[in-house]
Amino acid sequence: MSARRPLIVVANRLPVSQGDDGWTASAGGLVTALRPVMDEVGGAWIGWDDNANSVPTRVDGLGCDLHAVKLSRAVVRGYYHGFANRTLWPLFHDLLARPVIDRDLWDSYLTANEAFAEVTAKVAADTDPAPTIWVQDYHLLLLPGMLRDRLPDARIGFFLHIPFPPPELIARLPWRDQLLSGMLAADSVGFHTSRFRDNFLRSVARVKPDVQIDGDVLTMPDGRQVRAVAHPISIDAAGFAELARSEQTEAELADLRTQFQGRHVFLGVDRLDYTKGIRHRLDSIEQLLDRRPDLRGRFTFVQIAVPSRDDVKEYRQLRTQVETEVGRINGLFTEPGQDVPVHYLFRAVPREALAAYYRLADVMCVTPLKDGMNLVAKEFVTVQAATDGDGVLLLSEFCGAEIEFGNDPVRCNPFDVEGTSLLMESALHLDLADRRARIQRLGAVVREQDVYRWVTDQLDAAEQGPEGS
Ligand code: ADQ
Repeated sequence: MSARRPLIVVANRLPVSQGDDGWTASAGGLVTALRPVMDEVGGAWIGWDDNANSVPTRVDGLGCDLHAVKLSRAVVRGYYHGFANRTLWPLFHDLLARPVIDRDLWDSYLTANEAFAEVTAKVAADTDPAPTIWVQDYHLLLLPGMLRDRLPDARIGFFLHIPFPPPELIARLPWRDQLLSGMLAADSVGFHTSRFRDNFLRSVARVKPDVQIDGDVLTMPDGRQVRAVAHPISIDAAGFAELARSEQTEAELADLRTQFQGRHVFLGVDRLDYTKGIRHRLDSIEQLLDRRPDLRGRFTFVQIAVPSRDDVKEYRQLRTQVETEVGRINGLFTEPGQDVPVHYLFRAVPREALAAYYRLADVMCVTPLKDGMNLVAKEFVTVQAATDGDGVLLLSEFCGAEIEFGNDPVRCNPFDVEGTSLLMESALHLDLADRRARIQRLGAVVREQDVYRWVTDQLDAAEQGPEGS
């Protein structure tokens, strides 16, 4: 890694949580990947404090200072639950829910981005030597622009963790011009895939004709240049491989194997979000059990759904719909005296348990209707490859991960419920040696392009700007 400037990460949330033992660093991939960088160059993380009173400025194991952004409850409602999650999220995920267009929500989004800009500009001005500021995700699309106004010479990188939609969809937003201007104030704008990057370039061409586009370099009317890059996010592959083989994972797996003995185990692991295709997946499972009565009693589908965004109406409705559907399928296909076919866990599970489920699964169902990347797919193949597994990855064509993974997963169109159900059935009959070989190749893809590589690519792009092209 080249010598770096200090790093300021700006994200909606701080990478810490408060538990019984006080504040601890979160275990997410981004935090893990940034640790070595932060230890080397120092820096800060700026995020909303989630209305906690006393976020510490340092936490053990995180080599950066924490700076909390304070937002009133009303602004959080409008900015986070509202504009970010009810306007941008559905619009950027191909209108899987109807985006709310509401000027009050937009005003809150402006206010929140301003609050982030105030704190970030102050921390950046106090950082010597001059830092790289790395802004994360759709909550903060305006922030690069607000920072550029305050700090014209700042080095700013931006990364979008969700898809970037085609121009026809961006055009529906009354604030499309301001949002694109906000992003274009960064030196580099990053996406998971070249498809999302190309959607961005085409959107700029449509909405901002005075911006010149040459390949992946955009030149603003004042001559400033921006580079649009595609860098797929990933996981800490070595860390997951170690977790897969840990004693605790082995112990969890032994319990699960006893419990699910004699059954084909299909698995789903998702935040409970309508983009993840859980309802379509359940419909495919229902068709499979309907078509193949011989599988009843020899088949289990485990859906682990982590609660998400329950302040938003669409998410509360989804929970009810999923729970109704699980109940209906179990009502239809449970044999008296036997276990139910669908096990539904509405909770986050600890890492070791998650790894044990990944090892247990015969077929991992990653079938989002739209997803920026999907890290669950990468976690599954890494755990399986590290333990010489023969599990099958059933992967949607509509997530970023499918581009890197090529034809080694069983690829599905989750909107085609019957087709997906038939693919589920065929996954049970794939040749064992073929399954092993596929998992090994998929594991190698993730090892090669892990989250450390993603961080390096992103920071290089932010530091070099358009000169790096
Ligand atoms: P998410 O939509 O949250 O992320 P994803 O990439 O799948 O989706 O990451 C989910 C993470 O949560 C995984 O690390 C997974 O292990 C964990 N998780 C999910 N369910 C869990 C459960 N029940 N218990 C414990 N852990 C659970 C957004 C975008 C994605 C993009 C990421 C990163 O929507 O497309 O891949 O950001 O950029």
